[in-house]
Amino acid sequence: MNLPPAVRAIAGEFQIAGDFASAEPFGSGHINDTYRVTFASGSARCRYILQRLNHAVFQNPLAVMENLQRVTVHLAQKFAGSPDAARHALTLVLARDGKYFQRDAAGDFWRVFPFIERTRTVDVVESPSQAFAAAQAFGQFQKLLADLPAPRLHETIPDFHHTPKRFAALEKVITADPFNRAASAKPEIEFALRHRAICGVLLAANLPERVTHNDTKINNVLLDDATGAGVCVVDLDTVMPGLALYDFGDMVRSMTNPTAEGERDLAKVEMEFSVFESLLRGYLAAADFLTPAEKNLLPVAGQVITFELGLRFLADFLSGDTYFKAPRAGENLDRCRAQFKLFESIRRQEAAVSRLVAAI
Ligand code: ADP
Ligand code: GN1
Ligand code: MG
Repeated sequence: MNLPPAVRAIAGEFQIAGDFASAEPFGSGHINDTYRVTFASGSARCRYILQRLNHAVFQNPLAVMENLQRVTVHLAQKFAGSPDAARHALTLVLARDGKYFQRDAAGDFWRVFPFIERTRTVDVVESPSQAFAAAQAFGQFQKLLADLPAPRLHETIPDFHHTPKRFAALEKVITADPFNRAASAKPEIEFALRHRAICGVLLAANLPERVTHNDTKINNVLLDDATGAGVCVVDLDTVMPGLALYDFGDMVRSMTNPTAEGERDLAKVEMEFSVFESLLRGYLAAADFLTPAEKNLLPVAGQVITFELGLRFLADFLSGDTYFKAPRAGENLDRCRAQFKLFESIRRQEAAVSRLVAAI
């Protein structure tokens, strides 16, 4: 197993009982470095998630950790007393010096959570009922955070879902073309330019600011092994002020597509209507606070966020693949193509989606 030497040393700096037994890379996130570590006390084994925060992406790690601490404590209070309460919210394990994180010699930030056992994540939805469960968990997450006490959370990545600014960033890198890749992405660049008008649709509607997750892809919710229920929402680094529809839109993007995010056979990339219907019902079962203006835009939220991700993958491809982990050459361009294909599919089904939303 090829682990950076820092992993074992840094794990030892947290308040974990027993002796370090093993560690392995874990999950398929695109941003942080995540390890599952096992500690042993006699014959007992305890597992944890140890994560190095990507501080190229999160340039203010202290703000991220402060948000994380406030959000996890608030959620824990909400679940207190319910069966299995400890499995429903992430908990930060303190470092030996009492902080919520530890820094290594390179200056990187690390944090530890108890591993939530008897759960799994999937990268591609396996059934409509799974989409219902995941969407309900994200809807409940928004609802439970609606009364998070002041102050306003830090914006850990400013303008994270400001789609027009994402578009402007893409235009800038098209012009600079630092890796001479624009020629190889000509159809995708043209597609982006042609559909620019979708960027401002959510922002123009003057929707209420809420505490939102902002990264509601399917593998950011842990599903119960036995029941399939959504047990715990994870990946809380982007929890900050946002629009409810950013979360709903990213669910549509990541759950209704039956293929991997970077699928190269575009014929397979389509929004599955039955999955959309289940996720809509699951989300609305929990998110009972939406205003009429928010409900009206449910049919376009998925279009905006899917287009936005297409812009982001394309910009990263043109920038030399510095943001998203992209193990395969050209993977960000493949991801962009799949997002744009999915965007078209969602758009094509807008009338049917609108009828469904109106009927619920
Ligand atoms: P990234 O920001 O890189 O996406 P995540 O915080 O989403 O990192 O973590 C990566 C993966 O690790 C998640 O998709 C999930 O499968 C798993 N994971 C994260 N936290 C826990 C936890 N406390 N218990 C069990 N699995 C977890
Ligand atoms: C990243 O961290 P992860 O893999 O859950 C990204 C999201 C994208 C997603 C696309 C902080 O999410 O915004 O939607 O990849 N997170 C950040 O797969 O940029
Ligand atoms: Mg993640």
